[in-house]
Amino acid sequence: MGNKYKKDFPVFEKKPCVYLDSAATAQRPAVVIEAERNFYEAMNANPLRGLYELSMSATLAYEEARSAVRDFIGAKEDAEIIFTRNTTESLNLIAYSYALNFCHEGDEIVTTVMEHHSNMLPWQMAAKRCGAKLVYLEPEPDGSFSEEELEKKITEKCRILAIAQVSNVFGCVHPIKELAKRVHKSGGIIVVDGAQSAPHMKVDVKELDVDFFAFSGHKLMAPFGIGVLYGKSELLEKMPPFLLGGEMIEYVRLDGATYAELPHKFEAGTVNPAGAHGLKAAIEYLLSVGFDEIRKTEDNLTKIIFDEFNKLPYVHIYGSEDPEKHTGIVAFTIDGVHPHDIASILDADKVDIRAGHHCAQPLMDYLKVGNTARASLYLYNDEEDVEAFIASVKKIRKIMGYADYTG
Ligand code: C6P
Repeated sequence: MGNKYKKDFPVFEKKPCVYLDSAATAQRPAVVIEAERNFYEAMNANPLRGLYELSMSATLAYEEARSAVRDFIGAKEDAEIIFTRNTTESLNLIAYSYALNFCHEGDEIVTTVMEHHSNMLPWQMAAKRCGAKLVYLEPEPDGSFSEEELEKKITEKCRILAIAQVSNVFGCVHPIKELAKRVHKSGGIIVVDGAQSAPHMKVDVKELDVDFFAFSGHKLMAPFGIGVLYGKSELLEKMPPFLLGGEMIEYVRLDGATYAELPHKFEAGTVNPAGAHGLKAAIEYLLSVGFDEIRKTEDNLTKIIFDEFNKLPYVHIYGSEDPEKHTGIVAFTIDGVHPHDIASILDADKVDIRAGHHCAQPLMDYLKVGNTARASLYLYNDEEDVEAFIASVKKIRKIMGYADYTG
């Protein structure tokens, strides 16, 4: 059965492939490509500066995109939405601007061994520089954290809990609302890496009561180079700027400067209005499909993969045994075959997956695997895609010279 959204994505016509690497970056629908093109054709000027019509349309497009993001994640006001380049920059902004100024010796910064490097290295740096202790939560095999582990590691010393809502390896969803409650009780804050959640599930930052939430446009079908940092305004207000330069100032003298109000205090230099305009189009497209439909597609296809992989004794899936707890992400290994060989063999069949450490080396160490293969789904995938993927996986052991071929 085909997928009715696939035709919205020009890449599948121009470069036919089975694309199963959406956790790395999503494909873009024509409406997003058109929106970015339209920006350059009809609105292109440096925004927030010019007093002429073209610049004002660029400013308008940029600020309208901010409002669209505000609504998309349920923020209180536009001032709480900072445009960045990506999740990585958003998380670094918090580490440099919040942690280095509000964490001290005796405090603890808590994160997990399963974080993407982008949600680990900034905290390693911050802890080292401010003298706080870095504490790592260790997951159960399904990616969840036991009550005992949470109780032991999130104490009254915890100033920051930094955690992904969805793991880019296990695909498991962490209970962010409960974790926020837990950390707030002791006066800490929660920083949520939403890179893998915002494209796949409804996020309401007010409802979750998170202090910061970061995500990348490119994983939810927007152009590369546009990302988002949501922060509660009372926190953003008291933080110093992360980058200094043009357009983030109020007044500059030779001996110092005062800074612009939120959100511009955190958006130094020329911003990315074309990317923001494309992000707005991506959000509109995504919402026109709807999260229920996205989850249904991903869960159905993940189940097909699980059912088939469970019949192959040499294939091992990481994370929960329940396909509905994977957010469309299936990390796996095949006995005796390096994940890079898996990816290369699949590539010969035009099946695109990722293989490697997935920028989560400490998790690979924790699992005692150097690398894994990973298939990740999105709203444009269909049964034909997963059937081609499974057929290709079934050939691998034979190609690698093993006798126990069961395909
Ligand atoms: N993960 C993957 O294939 P950037 O690169 O800044 O847009 O996103 C970083 C990032 C942060 N957190 C999580 C949970 C992520 O999955 C990613 C990006 C991609 O898994 C590329 S390494």
